[in-house]
Amino acid sequence: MPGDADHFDARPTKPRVVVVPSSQAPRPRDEILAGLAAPRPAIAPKYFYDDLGSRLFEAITQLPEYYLTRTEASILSGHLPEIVREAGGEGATLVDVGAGNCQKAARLFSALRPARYVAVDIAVGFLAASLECLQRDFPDIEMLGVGIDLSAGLRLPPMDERGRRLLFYPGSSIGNFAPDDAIALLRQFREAAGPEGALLIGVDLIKETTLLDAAYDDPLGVTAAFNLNVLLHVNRLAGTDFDVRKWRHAAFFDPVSSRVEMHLEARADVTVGWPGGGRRFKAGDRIHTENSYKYTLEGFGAMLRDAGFARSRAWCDPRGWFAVLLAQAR
Ligand code: AVI
Repeated sequence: MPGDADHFDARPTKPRVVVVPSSQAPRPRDEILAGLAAPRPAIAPKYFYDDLGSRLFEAITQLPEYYLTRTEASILSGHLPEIVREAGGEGATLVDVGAGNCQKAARLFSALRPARYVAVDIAVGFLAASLECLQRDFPDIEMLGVGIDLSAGLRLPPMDERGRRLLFYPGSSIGNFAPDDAIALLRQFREAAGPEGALLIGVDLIKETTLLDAAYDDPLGVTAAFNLNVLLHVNRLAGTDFDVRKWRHAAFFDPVSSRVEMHLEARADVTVGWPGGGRRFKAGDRIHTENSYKYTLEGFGAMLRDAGFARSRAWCDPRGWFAVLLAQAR
């Protein structure tokens, strides 16, 4: 039937997903084993995000204790027309850094009406599946997926210009970088945004320790599962023989460094082996898996200025727990 053929032709194609290889990013196996052998053993938080880890993170965002995602969403939805106006209106290229399931950006689509959506994430398989679903809901927006290890820098593939650029970095993911690295990354965002562009970023603010501790150590144990799952991912990537049952989740806010730290703590003496080596851990020894820095509004504003942003505006929730900032490159 002609009608059916028309319908078939109009069906959106799968969004293109490209992987940007980085010459600066160390090979996962080398990076992981160096981290495990270090005097203060550590695993980089980017290794949380295999398929299961990405899903566990989605579950975290639904926890009553994890206020970040919900609070940010309420700020964005409460001020959307104003934010879009400040960001230069409709028709931009929206570059979503650390896109995950792409849902946060999708909530901006109706007001922002981007000409193009570029979703960037390290978990390429999860990103591709998320983009494919989104493209079905928004067939008129051109979509591109970019697989990138952000810890080695933001390098976008060459694209013809489509409106000015709005970089979107929600969820306080900037908090997972140490302040100096965060400023370096913000500088890269400014460069990627171009002179006419802007950055829309979510930042978690300093608050009562009990609230922060609960957000990263929930009674259901979802964050514990998210943290422990990194060991399964590392076993696959680096050939280690971690037994998840021998480790426990530990998370706490350190007011001196203004960060929530996550660790995996050995429940008893344990030896972890890998091809060509291994390490003995005593009961109570820890592997550092993540930092999540918390800022004051003034402190984060100063970081944006250090990164070269000309001016910024901030919106907060009524409790002052979270901030969304729009920073103009020029
Ligand atoms: C992705 N990132 C902003 C989360 C955070 O809050 O630092 C990761 C996370 N770790 C434990 N819970 C959530």
